Amino acid sequence: MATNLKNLSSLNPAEIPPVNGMKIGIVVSEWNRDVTQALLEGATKTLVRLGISEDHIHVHYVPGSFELPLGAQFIAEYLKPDAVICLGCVIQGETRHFDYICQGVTQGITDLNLKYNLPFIFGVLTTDTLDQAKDRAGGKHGNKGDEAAVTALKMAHMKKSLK
Ligand code: DLZ
Repeated sequence: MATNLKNLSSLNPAEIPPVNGMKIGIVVSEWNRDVTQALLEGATKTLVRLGISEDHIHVHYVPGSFELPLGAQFIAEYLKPDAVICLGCVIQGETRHFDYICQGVTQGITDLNLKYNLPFIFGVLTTDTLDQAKDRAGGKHGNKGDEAAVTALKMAHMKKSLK
């Protein structure tokens, strides 16, 4: 996670492998939209900074984090990207809904990675409070969207280099 111990937001572009021609899908949850928009901004800015052209970044929205795996699967099926970044924010409430959503989205994204042999990146904040989420979406602990973008490029490059 984006913490002050490991914060990829300040990563040096020289440390990123070549990204020529890569196409990246991004699926974004509309729930907690202020936070997920900040994650999206971080991810897209980082992708562009590291050499992905804007017309190779495909952004699509789903209603909530629970829908991220299916949205990501649609992108993988129909757009054939090199990686899909999943961005969401689940905040603990008074009920156990939090646990079920977190479990569903985590398992769903894990399954997609293995089913498609394609990087599906887990850019989902799971926090106790809105402030904790904001701290990790462009706040004092960096931006998890930046980290997700870097991870997508590293994994996409790994796949290309082994083929
Ligand atoms: C229903 C719900 C709740 C209570 N909380 C969140 C949340 O904190 N973050 C999030 O991304 N989505 C939440 N949702 C919506 C679910 O993800 C999902 O969209 C609905 O349960 C419909 O399947």
